[in-house]
Amino acid sequence: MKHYRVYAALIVVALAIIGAFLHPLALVLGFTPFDPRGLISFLEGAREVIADLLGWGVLSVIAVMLFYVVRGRTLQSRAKSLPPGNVSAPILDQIGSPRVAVAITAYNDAEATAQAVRDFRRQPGVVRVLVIDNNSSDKTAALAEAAGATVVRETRQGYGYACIRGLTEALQAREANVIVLTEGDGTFFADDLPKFLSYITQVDLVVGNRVVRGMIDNDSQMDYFFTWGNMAVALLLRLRFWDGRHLGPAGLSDVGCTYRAIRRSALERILPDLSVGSYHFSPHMLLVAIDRNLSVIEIPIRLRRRIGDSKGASQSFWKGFRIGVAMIWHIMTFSLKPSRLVPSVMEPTMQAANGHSAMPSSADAAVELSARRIKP
Ligand SMILES: Nc1nc2c(ncn2[C@@H]2O[C@H](COP(=O)(O)OP(=O)(O)O)[C@@H](O)[C@H]2O)c(=O)[nH]1
Ligand SMILES: [Mg+2]
Repeated sequence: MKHYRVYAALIVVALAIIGAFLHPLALVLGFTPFDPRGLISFLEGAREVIADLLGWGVLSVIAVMLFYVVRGRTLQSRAKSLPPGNVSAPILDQIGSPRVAVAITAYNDAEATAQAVRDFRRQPGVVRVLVIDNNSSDKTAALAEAAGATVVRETRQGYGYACIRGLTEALQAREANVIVLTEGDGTFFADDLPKFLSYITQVDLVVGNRVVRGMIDNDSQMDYFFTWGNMAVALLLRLRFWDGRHLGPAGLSDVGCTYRAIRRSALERILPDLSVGSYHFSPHMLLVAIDRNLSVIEIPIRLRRRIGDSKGASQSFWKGFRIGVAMIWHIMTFSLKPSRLVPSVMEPTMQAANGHSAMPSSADAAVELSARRIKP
């Protein structure tokens, strides 16, 4: 049932576009040689119905918003008469000082990947740098190894497969309590890492945001198409997981950013559910994380021009468009298979390997709760 908001939003957009085209269409029909009066009056009638629907829709949204504002204020003034309570911020297991394993996806990006390895190895807290070589035919693997990375070859071709392999391999670095995923294409800044780490002590997953004005180089891949596209798809994702007050549980405005940091305990929980091997892996991981009640935030990061040619969404307009449609379709149809949840939560070896305090985190509790809820 969670899907209905996404469908409703898409229907509203479709109606607005159709409605906007009806009037110019009627004007064009006026120039045709046959008598278009019947058709024109039908089109005008349809336009009026659509305009009425959208108008009443906007009024209804304003009425609902007013209701929530008034209700919130009323509850607040009632709460003031009670003794002060606890702040309801998420209680997470203590992470102490972050020890980071960085997983870098790489596909025929020899120089850029080697540079990324050197940059990340210099960052404080980084204990391991892995490069996931996705069948590169150039010197990606050799240069990455020479730069000090542990190179892993993922034979299943695809950005998502490379990401999943990177996350899986990074978990093998037992000393790491934070896993960072990024690309070896020269777009991201290794020295943005401390920003991620300052938040990972407070939340489960920190995702980079590449649509913040002033942070993104003009010649980066985030042109108008990708900026608007990411913001629009992020809005759908927020509608999918609506919480009213914050327009979705995570204030997301970018869905395609690979650069992200996740706590070991959180990754262990969601890894068995990550299944998308192609380019819509980024929103897929967000969907899984939010569905599993992980706390997710987005932070502004910098982005610069890519080194070498894009092999992904930025390769061409149509490739970007196709990936965008795949992301929207995935957000509309996503539902987590409950069967995958139980092993990921109950797996004793993973729990033992976790290395955290015996105190369960709020996310642990939430997952255990939902595990109980869906118990077969
Ligand atoms: N295109 C593509 N990228 C892959 C693949 N496997 C791993 N990658 C990596 O995934 C990341 C995204 O690709 P990229 O060319 O940067 O796409 P862009 O960010 O849209 O320009 C890069 O780090 C690639 O090296 C694959 O099969 N295809
Ligand atoms: Mg890239």
